[in-house]
Amino acid sequence: MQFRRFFSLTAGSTLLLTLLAGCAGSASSGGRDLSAVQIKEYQGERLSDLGDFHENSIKGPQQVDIGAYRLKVTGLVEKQLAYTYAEALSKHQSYTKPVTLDCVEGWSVKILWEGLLVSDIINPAGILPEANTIIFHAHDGYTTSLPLAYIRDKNIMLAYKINGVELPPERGFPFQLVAEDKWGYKWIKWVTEIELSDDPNYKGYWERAGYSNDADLDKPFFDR
Ligand SMILES: Nc1nc2c(c(=O)[nH]1)N[C@H]1C(S)=C(S)[C@@H](COP(=O)(O)O)O[C@H]1N2
Ligand SMILES: [Mo]
Repeated sequence: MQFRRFFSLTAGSTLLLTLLAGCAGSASSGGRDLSAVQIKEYQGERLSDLGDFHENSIKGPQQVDIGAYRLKVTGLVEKQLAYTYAEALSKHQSYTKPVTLDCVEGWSVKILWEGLLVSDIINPAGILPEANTIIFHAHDGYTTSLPLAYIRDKNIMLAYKINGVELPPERGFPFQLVAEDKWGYKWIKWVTEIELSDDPNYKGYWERAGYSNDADLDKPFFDR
């Protein structure tokens, strides 16, 4: 397993913690954790700051009403699932991993992500054998897709914390996909639905505009 269990991480490693400016105070129930401190360094390596992201989402930051929110698993499954935010977090093991997000615009951020495995979230739905693709849907209407084998083989995470802090609204609260080794447009934010599909050629928002559907970081991001 290439992941560190969340519990062994928090128990065993020395993390350099810095107060996130403007975020001191007590946590409010059910809302953002205002007492959160941002992790600045992980296993001797410096992490990027939450402020180092560039916000360029298609419709700007989304405000998701977490009371009404459901994380749905749909498509080629035996039975559809709909998790509340609390259920999604309590029913699945958490993992942490430092991964760099690279945007095609030329900036990148190295972040310590904490999240759930997409496989753990979808498996209880009973995935039908013809499924080979996952189409992710988001609150702002954005979509993107990835091969089911990639999601499983690489232990791809759905993150709910970055650098130890609950995902802020502009970073994708409640969940952002950590699409390791893929260009930033695969890192879908504000994820609402995980759809199992048999269409490997499905094209999401930026893919329809001509960006590569593979989106492998070691290849050009334009198909033509
Ligand atoms: N729902 C949604 N997710 C999205 C986008 C978007 O517009 N909507 N933009 C993508 C792009 S192009 C990038 S580079 C990353 C950037 O993450 P950030 O906005 O947190 O910096 O989010 C990706 N996820
Ligand atoms: Mo991007």
